[in-house]
Amino acid sequence: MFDPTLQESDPDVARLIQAEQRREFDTIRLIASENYVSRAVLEATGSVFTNKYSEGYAGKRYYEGQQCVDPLETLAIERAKSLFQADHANVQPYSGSPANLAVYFATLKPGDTVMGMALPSGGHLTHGWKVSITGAFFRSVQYGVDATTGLIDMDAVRALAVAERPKLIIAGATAYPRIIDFAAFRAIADEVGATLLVDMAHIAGLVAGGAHPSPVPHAHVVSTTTHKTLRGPRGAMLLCKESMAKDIDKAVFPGLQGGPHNHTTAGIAVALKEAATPAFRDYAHQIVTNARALADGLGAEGFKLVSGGTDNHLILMDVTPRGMTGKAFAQALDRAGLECNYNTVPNDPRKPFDPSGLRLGAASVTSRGMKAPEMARIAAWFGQVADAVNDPDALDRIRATVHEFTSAFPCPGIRV
Ligand code: DSN
Repeated sequence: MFDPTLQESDPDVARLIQAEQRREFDTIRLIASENYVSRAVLEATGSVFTNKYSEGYAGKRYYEGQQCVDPLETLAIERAKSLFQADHANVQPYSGSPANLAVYFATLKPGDTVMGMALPSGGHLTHGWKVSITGAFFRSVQYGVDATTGLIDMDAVRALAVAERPKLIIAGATAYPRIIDFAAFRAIADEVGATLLVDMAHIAGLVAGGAHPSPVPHAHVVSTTTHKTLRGPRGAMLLCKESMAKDIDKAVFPGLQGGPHNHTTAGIAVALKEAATPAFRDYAHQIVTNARALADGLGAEGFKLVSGGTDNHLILMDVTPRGMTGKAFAQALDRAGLECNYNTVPNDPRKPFDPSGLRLGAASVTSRGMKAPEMARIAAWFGQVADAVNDPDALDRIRATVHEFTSAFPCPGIRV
């Protein structure tokens, strides 16, 4: 009675999974935090490890039956340490927000001062933004980007740190298209006696593949999700110096979480093995090449790129010069088969729910084997959609050509 297939047991959910597979295959996916995992990662994530509780760490668990979980978690840890050249790794955080919160728990008391990048400038909720627990339970001071260049002004960051003496400084972003000077952040942290956390969630795959400088030599702690450019399952990891290992582990469990999601750990282990291959190095470099090609094409279509371009996988652009808001454009693009998210741009005069910009990323299209000529084609579609924002028939015609185009590019993990 427990063995029917998903299709037999729950056709409603089976149908939605099939429809999502089709949607991901038919669409040009440009959300900067998303990707396609491999079939092997999907298989590991959908495994019987989801059945097992294992609160604690390898060799020190609160449940019996860890004959397979202990070596699995150890394998994931060793692969993470080797890939990122880290002293210590914890692979248990459920996702990026709990991973960051564990660092707060390990380094701060409620009310202590934390300094991170403001959300509207490209930071993350958990970098001390006011609506997040990190802004409510801690005293948060926030830096932004220069209004003209769109770049982090390290003199301004230093001045804020010296004035406010934060105990924790966070570098890293969710919508910043340029390389962050991790060494300069560390120098500032040392000057004011702060711990430096680098949240490398967006760029972890680029770092793994040598296409972006690593924060690991500079930061006391590095947090990352595993599902963005790193191309693993939805999860997270913390990497740190040996001196912080005990505090970080204690903060994750028992400080913040119960049992680790072992099926996710299995997927992370597989993704880390994939990320250590020469093919992944090529992939990481191709992401950056593609993002630059896409940025060039979009600039030529009249979109205003924040900071003038990109050094990583991500593009942030102001679309208001083309006479529309970010939300209206994102919705029109979605109808035309091009998926991205609307986003604030630095010093955005508009509200976050209908901002001036779009954020795009090149990781998913690169996972499908697309290269610079395809980026030029995608940029041209952006121009056509911008001309047809209020013309559903024209958007549907674009969608038909997009579908024909995507059918030539297989998706990792998806058989249609
Ligand atoms: N929500 C993620 C992103 O899209 O960047 C960050 O957590």
